[in-house]
Amino acid sequence: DFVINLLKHPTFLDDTYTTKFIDTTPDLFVFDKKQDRATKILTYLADISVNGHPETAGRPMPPAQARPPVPPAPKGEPAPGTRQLLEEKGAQAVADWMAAQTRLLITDTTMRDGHQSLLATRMRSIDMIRVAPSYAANLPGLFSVECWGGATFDVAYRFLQECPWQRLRDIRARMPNLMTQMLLRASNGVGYTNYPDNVVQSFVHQAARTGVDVFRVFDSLNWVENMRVAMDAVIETGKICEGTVCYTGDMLNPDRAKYDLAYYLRTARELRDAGAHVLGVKDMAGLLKPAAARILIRALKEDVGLPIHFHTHDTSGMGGATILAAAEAGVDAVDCAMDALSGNTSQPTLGSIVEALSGTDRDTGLDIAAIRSISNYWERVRENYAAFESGLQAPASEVYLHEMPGGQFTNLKAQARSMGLEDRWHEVAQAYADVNRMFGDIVKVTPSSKVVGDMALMMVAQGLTPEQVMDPATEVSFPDSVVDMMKGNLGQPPGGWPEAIQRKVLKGEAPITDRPGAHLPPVDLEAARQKLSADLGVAIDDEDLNGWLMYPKVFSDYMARHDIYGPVRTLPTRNFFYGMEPGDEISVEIDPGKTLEVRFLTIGETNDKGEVKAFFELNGQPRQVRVPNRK
Ligand code: BTN
Ligand code: 3PY
Ligand code: ZN
Repeated sequence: DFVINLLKHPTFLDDTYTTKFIDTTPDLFVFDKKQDRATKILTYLADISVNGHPETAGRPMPPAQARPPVPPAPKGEPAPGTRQLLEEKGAQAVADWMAAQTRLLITDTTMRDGHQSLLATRMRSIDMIRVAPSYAANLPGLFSVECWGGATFDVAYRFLQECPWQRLRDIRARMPNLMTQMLLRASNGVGYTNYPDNVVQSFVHQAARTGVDVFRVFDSLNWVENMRVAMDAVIETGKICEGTVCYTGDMLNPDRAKYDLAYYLRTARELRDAGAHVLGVKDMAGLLKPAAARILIRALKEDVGLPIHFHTHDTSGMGGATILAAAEAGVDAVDCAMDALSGNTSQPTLGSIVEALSGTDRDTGLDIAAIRSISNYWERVRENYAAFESGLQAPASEVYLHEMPGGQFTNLKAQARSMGLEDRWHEVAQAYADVNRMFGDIVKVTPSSKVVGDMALMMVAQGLTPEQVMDPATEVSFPDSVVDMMKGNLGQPPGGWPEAIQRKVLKGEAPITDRPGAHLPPVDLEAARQKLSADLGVAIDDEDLNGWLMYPKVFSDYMARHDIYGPVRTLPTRNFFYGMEPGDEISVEIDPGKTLEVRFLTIGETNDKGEVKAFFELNGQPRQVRVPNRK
């Protein structure tokens, strides 16, 4: 803030700046809130053009011939879709309709799990919002569009410098006939830890108000007891509660009997009894094999009586086969990603599933030409995220060994790289499997998957074997996340935690065995709002408050950067990550109907304070901003 203020001061602009000037000019230290948004945007563009974006440094660049993505033209007015059914008849009517009709219903996950699993969650709102009208007009028969929750919430604030709530509001407005869908980690909200009950409730109510129609609620240990607060809150909003069981292990393998058919039937009945409108089956790692899917889906359909929505990942290359098997067994809805963002750790390929079922009794009824043209848009979008590609070249059966969720795989690989362990990746995969066994064979999905990953990386980095970790005589310093989980703070796995490892991790401290939320006092929401508002010096609305409750520091840091850089969410993705080249011209719509025409002219010399001037034309008028040269 200081530098920005300094740069704007008339004395500084005159180049008569001295050190004494700082001492005698206290107003420098009060950030000028009136600095206009255009100047903030130019400051950001100048900074990135001079210094590069920290997240893309040293990473692959978009191809030189990359062209701006152009969304396909919407064909006419959007036909009524699932959203109208929900609005007019309610959540139960949607569930009844799902079960009664014969098409295989499809959820498009491109805007959430697709990029979470392929591009480290880095897709920006503008790339989603621009194509939303094409979805509404050209694919009105989709069941839903998953576009919110999971890791997208904190990544938006943390790395993309944009507000996740605004993303949801904007998508919702442009897709009035399609249901939006989010992934909610039950008591862990969209975070990595258990929140107080009233924080979870407040978050769900806000998400429903801002625009979520379908809530997929899961627990990272499949502990239904710890899902009720979130499920009850969803049901209260009138939106759809998809109570979800996570699939792990290998259902037909007698050596993994802990997660057998009876286990899934038991858990699904608990979810039904807890009020789920729809049963979600979440195969986050892509472990459900076609033969098991046939048995599992048929049994769940007969036994539980809820419509079933199946989610998988294509990490093994077998995801499409599993979806077809599930379709044969009567699954009601499945998740796919648009072709250009499908396959590998993402969802199976939407267009190919539609083609495979066309002319069968599960024909999806979706327009394959519309799918192709939307996928062509995503293909162009993806080029701009080259820096976040994982480099994964092929499907791999190794997923049946490590069982990492698709959304974690690329993340953990990046973490391993940053620790200098990338060329020991297959050891990390083995350690991940070993840790799972030591922890008693658990469901691995955010946040439990992160705990297993932390432990696996630690073992590989320190050269620890499972025998050493288990040996009471060997001193092991466990990651904080492991200690927290063994204390019971993420809840209880089926059968509880294995005693020996739990005792060693906790060093005699007693764990809890009831709901973690039962130990957390409610947060005084209005007091929190007032304190935050006073700290930041701005009004805090309900969306901001709920963002802060999930991620206090991430949210506050976002707000501080917003003060400096302004609405950078409105920049084209290419320029957000790479700035501009002299001669480039872009249009930036900072408000509906208010567009900045920005032309980048040149960069000046760096002065003796290490700062450079960047010269622009803004709506035809010359403008310059000065930014630190950190190169
Ligand atoms: C982050 O990665 O910390 C959030 C993105 C915004 C950071 C801006 S980009 C321009 C300037 N240079 C930096 O190194 N950080 C800020
Ligand atoms: C998330 O919680 O972000 C997930 O994608 C879990 O699969
Ligand atoms: Zn997933």
